Amino acid sequence: MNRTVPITDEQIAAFARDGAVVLRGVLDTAERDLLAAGVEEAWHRRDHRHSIVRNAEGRGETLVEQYPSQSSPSLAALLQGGLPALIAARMMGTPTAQLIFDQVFYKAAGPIAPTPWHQDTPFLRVRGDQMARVWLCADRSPGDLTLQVVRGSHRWNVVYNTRTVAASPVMSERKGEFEATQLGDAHLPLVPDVAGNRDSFDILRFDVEPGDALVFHGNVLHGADGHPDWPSPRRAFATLWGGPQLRHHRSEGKSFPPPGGEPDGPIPHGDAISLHPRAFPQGWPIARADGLAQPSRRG
Ligand SMILES: O=C(O)CCC(=O)C(=O)O
Repeated sequence: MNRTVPITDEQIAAFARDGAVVLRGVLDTAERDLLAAGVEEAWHRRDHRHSIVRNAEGRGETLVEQYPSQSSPSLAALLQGGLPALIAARMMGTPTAQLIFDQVFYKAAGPIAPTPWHQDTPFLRVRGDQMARVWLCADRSPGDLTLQVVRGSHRWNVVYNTRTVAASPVMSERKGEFEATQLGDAHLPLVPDVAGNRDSFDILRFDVEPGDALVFHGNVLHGADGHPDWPSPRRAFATLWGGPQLRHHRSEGKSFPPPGGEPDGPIPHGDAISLHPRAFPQGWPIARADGLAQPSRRG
């Protein structure tokens, strides 16, 4: 039987207006268990696309794993159960949700590195409005450690650079296969210094518990604060989903490829992703999941 999820009209309106909303307690016990097992599988496996990030002093350890659902059986099962894609489809108001990108952000206990302010879109090969990121945290996370967003910034009608005017608050020890090349489009405007000018921005913060889902738009500016010594890990799995009218975008520089690769040849710039279900596998409705996230498959 297909999964259902209680989402109110007010929550959908908040997502459209603010660019982010928290859905409380939407994961069931089995889904919470898959999430917790999956972030540990990613932590121990460390695929060829992972990065390690530390704070500005070189302390702490954050694993950023790209496409972890392709190697973690638990995260694959979580996606195949349909909940993240269902949430995204409801938020976008679309009949389908196709997978664009998934990542684990595993911040080990101890010094916690901040997440620099950014949009997700410029790193990716898609453009448009029909996007929803579903960020699931396996741990209790207070508002400063959770992602924060600049309220409404998804409606500024700008795609920023992958780079920022701010000095980096982190060190990347390893950048996987995306190292040493400009990601995305170099001509785009630099991300403003949100962390250095917090009073100039309307920032939303969220306390979350395991079982909650933070849903935000791919164009919304977001980041997270660090902590000098947090007693437990802060482990999150985030998936980005697109609706049928989201468009394929060919970047000037490197960008994260579609999760299914391009098995039918290069995808034309501007094509709707609904034309390419093998590149962007459908997660909702689950009846037509064209090989969604089989562990060990590579994009
Ligand atoms: O979990 C984090 O701190 C970063 C997550 C993020 O930037 C994202 O999900 O797009």
